[in-house]
Amino acid sequence: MVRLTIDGTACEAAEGALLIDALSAAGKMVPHLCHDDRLIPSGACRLCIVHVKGQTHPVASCSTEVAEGMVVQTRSDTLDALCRTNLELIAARYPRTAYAADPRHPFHRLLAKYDVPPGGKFEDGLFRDDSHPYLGVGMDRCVYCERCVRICEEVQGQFIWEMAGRGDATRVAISKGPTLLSAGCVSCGACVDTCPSGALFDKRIVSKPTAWTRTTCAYCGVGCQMDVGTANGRVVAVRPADQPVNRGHLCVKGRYAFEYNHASDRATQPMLRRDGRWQAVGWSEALDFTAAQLQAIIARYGSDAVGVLASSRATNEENYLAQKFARVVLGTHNVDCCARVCHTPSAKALKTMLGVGAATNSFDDIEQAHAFLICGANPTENHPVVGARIKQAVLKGARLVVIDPRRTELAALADVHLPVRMGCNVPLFNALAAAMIEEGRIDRAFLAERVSGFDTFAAHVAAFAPERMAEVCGVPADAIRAAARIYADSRPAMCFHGLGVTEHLQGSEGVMALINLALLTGNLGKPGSGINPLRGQNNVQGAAQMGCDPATLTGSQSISRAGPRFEQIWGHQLPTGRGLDVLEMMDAAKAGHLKALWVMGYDIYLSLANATATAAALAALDLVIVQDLFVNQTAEAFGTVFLPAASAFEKEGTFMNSDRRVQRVRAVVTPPGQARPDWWIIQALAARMGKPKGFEFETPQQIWDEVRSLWPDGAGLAYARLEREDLHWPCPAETHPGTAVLHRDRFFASKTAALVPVAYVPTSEQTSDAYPFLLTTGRGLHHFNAGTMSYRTPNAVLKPSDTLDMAPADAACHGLVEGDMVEVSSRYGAAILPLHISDAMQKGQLFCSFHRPDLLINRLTSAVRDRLVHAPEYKVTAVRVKKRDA
Ligand SMILES: Nc1nc2c(c(=O)[nH]1)N[C@H]1C(S)=C(S)[C@@H](COP(=O)(O)OP(=O)(O)OC[C@H]3O[C@@H](n4cnc5c(=O)[nH]c(N)nc54)[C@H](O)[C@@H]3O)O[C@H]1N2
Ligand SMILES: Nc1nc2c(c(=O)[nH]1)N[C@H]1C(S)=C(S)[C@@H](COP(=O)(O)OP(=O)(O)OC[C@H]3O[C@@H](n4cnc5c(=O)[nH]c(N)nc54)[C@H](O)[C@@H]3O)O[C@H]1N2
Ligand code: SF4
Ligand code: SF4
Ligand SMILES: [Mo]
Repeated sequence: MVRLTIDGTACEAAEGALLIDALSAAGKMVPHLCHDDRLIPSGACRLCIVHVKGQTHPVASCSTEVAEGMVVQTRSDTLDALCRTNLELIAARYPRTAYAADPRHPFHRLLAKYDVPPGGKFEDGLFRDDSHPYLGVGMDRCVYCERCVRICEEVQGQFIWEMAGRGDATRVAISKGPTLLSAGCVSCGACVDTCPSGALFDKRIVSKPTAWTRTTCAYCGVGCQMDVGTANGRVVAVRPADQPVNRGHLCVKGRYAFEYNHASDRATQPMLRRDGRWQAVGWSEALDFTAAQLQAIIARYGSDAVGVLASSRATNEENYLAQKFARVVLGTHNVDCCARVCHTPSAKALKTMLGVGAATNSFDDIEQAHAFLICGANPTENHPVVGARIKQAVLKGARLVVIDPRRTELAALADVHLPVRMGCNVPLFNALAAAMIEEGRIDRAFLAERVSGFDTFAAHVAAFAPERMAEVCGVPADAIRAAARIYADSRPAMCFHGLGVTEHLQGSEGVMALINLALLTGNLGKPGSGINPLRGQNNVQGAAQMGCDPATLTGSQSISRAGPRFEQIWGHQLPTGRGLDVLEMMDAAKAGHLKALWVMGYDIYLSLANATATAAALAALDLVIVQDLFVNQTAEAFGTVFLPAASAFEKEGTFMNSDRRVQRVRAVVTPPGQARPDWWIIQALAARMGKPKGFEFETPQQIWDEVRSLWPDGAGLAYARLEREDLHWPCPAETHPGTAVLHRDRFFASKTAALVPVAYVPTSEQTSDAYPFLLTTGRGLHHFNAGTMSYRTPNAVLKPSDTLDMAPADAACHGLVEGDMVEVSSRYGAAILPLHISDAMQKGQLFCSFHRPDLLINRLTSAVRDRLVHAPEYKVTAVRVKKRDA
């Protein structure tokens, strides 16, 4: 701490703090235009000037650090006069009409305060770009603070804006094209957020927010914190919060894609399917009907004839109740969630090898890593705020290796990009290990102290030398060696992986092969290192952790060990049978053993692989209860009961993000019509089933307190703490600070971890004359999974459809051009979509996303599943492509 005097009052500030922050902490607000906490200080506008004793001229407080004994004076006639002169210069071109139209705008208030009328050299309405659905551009109002240019460079890393021209002709311009859209803007809205003058603005704000509420983004697992603006019972605006996860940044989904919440086709009433048509009914009738049907099915076929699929989009509290309902009210362990299809392989591998099935490190470590290994993940589109942080770290000098068949945005920035052939991660990871061992690039001290099984492992991977694997993996041996050097030599190195690793026949084993690399190089247990699955939805980590998994209870605790404690607290015997996961439930339905399914916030017909098989399974069920915001594809095709759920904007609770943080979700508006929070619905059905005991919570907080009583590593995460602290579990007590980095001195379960030799088992999805291409499926920036939410927002304008991405050489060879409608067929089914020719693709390999409901891309994907935990192999399917005749 340093001591300073501000306007005669003694104050303290942290060493290295900016004077402007010390002033604001002392309640002395100085005007400023070019300053933003998120940016490197520029000191350009010279409005925040103050006197510092000993300095002949006033200094800009935004670019001056505090110093011991500093004596500061914030007001004087000289300062006021200087400030006014500076403002006059800044406002010389500012349009008078804009000023008159909105006197409450902060910049206009500043002009009024200093009595500086706008110069009006520009007429309002000059330099507009109307091409973007969200971002408005009216550069006549620009005051040349360069904040937009700087935030786009320093936070997002997109370099869309630039200062063009000189002197009086200086202006802000789009760097790479005539319009934002053609320039490749990713619509994060950071420039709008920082612009002080109104030159950049949100176009779609229909009414000014009357209240702002802090909550957590309901899309991806990054878990960005945001302030939601509401007016007249509607969400009208979203702004980023300056919190540790996202540091004042959001992506296009969090910031702009909220209009689904008030879509005209939001489901607002319970419905029953009668004579093939949905009929709206009251809650009472819907619940009575559902309870009676479930009871009849259980009476006839037993409890294990019913399954529950909980929602990774809903809160922890709701997921906890869903699995408790399955186990207590229905009497079955048949409960799962969509974690099964994405990162259960990661959880399995991490838990088996290191003792905790979750990311080892925190996003806060990104800035400490010297290198990144990104495997089968596309964070700049799928975890955009984390992607932007990684990009910034790389622009500042961190090394980067990307392993992905496609040249993603990060791959294009990488020191080494290994465009691995789809399905060949295991031989490639083994080749990296072989190179590290052969070249002696291993952490011997770490191996000696904390790792077992080295000799057997080294003998196993010796057969995978890069020179032998190059052909198999489709990447040159020297590139494999170069990648091994970067990861092994630039410690700490942080590994992030995604579905390109997990959604394979050898998904869990792929993650194990990756963990081996971290063990060999000592990249575990330290800040800036680790093995970090980039978890999918807002609360997929939480859904599984709450016990929506057939084999584990809340907190990932084993049924055999923790069961008695649950039985005691729940006052109920646990079922004795083995539960089915979602894929096994589909098999059981088709075989006639499963009769009823309750699907909460999970569009399985659209999103499970091999949709034809899913359809057959769902059609065989007697009862399909769908609980969702919308009549999704599952409900439309197979639902027998529909229960309308409240959205994340409409309820209280918590989400658990990708790096093990638990964060609050707060209600900002009331649910429409009869829609109710999932936790309310689950409790109401428990009551109708005659088992209200244990389902009589009045608030999500009460539910959470029960979770904490059952989950030792979450015991310290009280709501009161979540209000003010940023906490990662394990957090076993209310005095515990939480655990950002796992496995520091020892692994969770034991002192050492064992290297695991992983054999390579090729998938059955291989090319042939009939199916000459390999297709991988994944996601794009603008849409989210089943598309139910993002397609009900103007994101549909930004990206109207999934496309089939193909290498230019393949397109030429097949006589296809951009935009052609193509029919893609696999051994399982066919889909029709537009072609996009992309030089990010390798020859012989194709990519498409699966977001647009009507395209039902999963008709193409196969029946292959992960060998250990059954995640479907969404990432490799052999296909052929044919142009559709017009
Ligand atoms: N915008 C957006 N963001 C999302 C989502 C969304 O739908 N839209 N969904 C969320 C969810 S649920 C999840 S789980 C996450 C997923 O986030 P990611 O894991 O990033 O998702 P994907 O795009 O499915 O796949 C990642 C990458 O794997 C690559 N890949 C394919 N096959 C292989 C292979 O054999 N080996 C290797 N090494 N790579 C391969 C693909 O080319 C792709 O770039 O995203 C979350 N965030
Ligand atoms: N081809 C292919 N298919 C894939 C993948 C792939 O890479 N390729 N990835 C897979 C992966 S990783 C995943 S996670 C799945 C995701 O697939 P899904 O889980 O089916 O998709 P989501 O869009 O995340 O959301 C599911 C539903 O939740 C609803 N919802 C949102 N909020 C709430 C709420 O608070 N309560 C309730 N009750 N409902 C709510 C939405 O309206 C939506 O219908 O897709 C999988 N499918
Ligand atoms: S557009 Fe806004 S943020 Fe960019 S330089 Fe002009 S006033 Fe500053
Ligand atoms: S990065 Fe993820 S959590 Fe953050 S705003 Fe975007 S979708 Fe929401
Ligand atoms: Mo996912």
